[in-house]
Amino acid sequence: MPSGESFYITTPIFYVNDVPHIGHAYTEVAADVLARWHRQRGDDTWLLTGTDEHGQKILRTAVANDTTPQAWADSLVEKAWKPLLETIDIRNDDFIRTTEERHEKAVALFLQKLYDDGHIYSGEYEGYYCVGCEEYKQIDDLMETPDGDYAGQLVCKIHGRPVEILKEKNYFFRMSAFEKPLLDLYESNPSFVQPASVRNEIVQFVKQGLDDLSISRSSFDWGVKVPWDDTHVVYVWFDALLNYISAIGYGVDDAELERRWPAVHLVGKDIARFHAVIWPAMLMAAGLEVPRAVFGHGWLLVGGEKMSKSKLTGIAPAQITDTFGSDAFRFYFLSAITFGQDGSFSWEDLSARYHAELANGFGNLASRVIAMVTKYFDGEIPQAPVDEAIAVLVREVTASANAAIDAFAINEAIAHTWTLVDALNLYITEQEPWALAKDPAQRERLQQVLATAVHGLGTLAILLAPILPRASERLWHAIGGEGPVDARPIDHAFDWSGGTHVTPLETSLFPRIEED
Ligand code: ME8
Repeated sequence: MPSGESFYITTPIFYVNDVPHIGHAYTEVAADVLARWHRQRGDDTWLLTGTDEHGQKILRTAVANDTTPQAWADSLVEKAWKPLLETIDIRNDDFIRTTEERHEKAVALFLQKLYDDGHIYSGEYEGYYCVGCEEYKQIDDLMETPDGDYAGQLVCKIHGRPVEILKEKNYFFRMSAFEKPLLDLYESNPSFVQPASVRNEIVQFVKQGLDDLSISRSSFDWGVKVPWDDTHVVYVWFDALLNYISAIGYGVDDAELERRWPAVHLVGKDIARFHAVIWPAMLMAAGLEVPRAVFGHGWLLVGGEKMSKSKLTGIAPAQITDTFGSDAFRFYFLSAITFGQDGSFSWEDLSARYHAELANGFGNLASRVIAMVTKYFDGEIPQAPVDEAIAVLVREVTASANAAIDAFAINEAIAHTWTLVDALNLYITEQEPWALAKDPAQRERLQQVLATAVHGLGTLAILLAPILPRASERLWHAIGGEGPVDARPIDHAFDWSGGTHVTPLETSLFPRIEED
């Protein structure tokens, strides 16, 4: 099965100033589905996630909580960020923290190389700084608030909090030198930034001209020290972006770097600019390959606004998984929202889709088919030719779902798969196996109908394994599948030769949930 093709995918590394909400979990599940899908294709897959622990935001949070930034980060990583991965079933291959020695060493090495090669110089900067974004802002990024706590002040459009005026002598990266190479990159590789809306915004931004980037700070010391001047620490974004190569051996393991790099970066569109402008410029300066792609997904909105902890609209992922389960969490956010666009979350919508699609659609199909094989054939799966219409459909759905994944259209991959769920439900309704069972002359037809239905379920278990890992595994074993379902090649999901016996499901895959 292994094709051996490398597929390295990353999530942003998240700030540890607070606990995760469903926006962070959304990026994690999307990256995990893509990684699981590629693993199931036999690609040499690597999923990296982690935490961003330096900078003013973390420092101030720690001070406000009467602790040190290191102690604060240690406790949040262990109490909140790593447990998040369990809550939503993320199968990451590594977890990087920017306070780890492997990372700090790589940052120093990278910076020194850029300095030695003349890409860094010393200068002075004055500008508006948003600590929430950890970024100097242009006037267009700000707005004046007429009322509320910050009436009359300039606030950041993303965080709604006042910006600060900073004036510092620090080191600059000659980013302006990469304006033309970056525009050439976007032109020659249109899929470098996706989706098109984010790409257009990035191209417009770079066309307006790039300034050099201030990459050090001397007014506080929570960061990686600049190797040639220990009165400065590295700017938190310059430090953070390097996680994508520090985690795969930059400077210490050339073979590993060669094996994994370049990556696909999955990020929210709020930070697409850092990944599609600053990061490739840094890599070009260091003589490294640019990322394979940067995909900026949309925002989860609550009440029409980007969900965020600072605005107190954050919802903890466990609030959802405690009631609906982790599979439903994964399914809901990836199927209900067009990947790449914004989407609104509501409990009503979650519950409605859970019941319509998972409980009544998929779960009920599985229970019905397995119960009928148990009842009419004593659990032995009939060995009969699969009905032509379903045989054709399972091939089509396998191909279209795989193609959708290659285009980052995760919601479409699920929609294609659901045409098979719906078709199988309709097939059972139309073929009426319970009626066939009453007529001994129809025994052969009954065998064929149930063989066809089980074949469809086998395809579904394989195709849904990246999205619904728990339910797929249960279904797979219930229909006699051998070994773990995710060991079955997903691009040949239609090609299941079948088990011999079913084992009834003790509880349905997606039980109905009483309204509360
Ligand atoms: O920006 N909807 O970290 P961060 C969808 N440390 N996704 C959301 C979201 C929402 N409402 N809110 C957050 C940082 N996200 C930096 C990254 S990478 C080298 C450094 C997700 O903790 C989305 O992926 O602020 C967004 O890009 C990310 O969380 C921001 O996380």
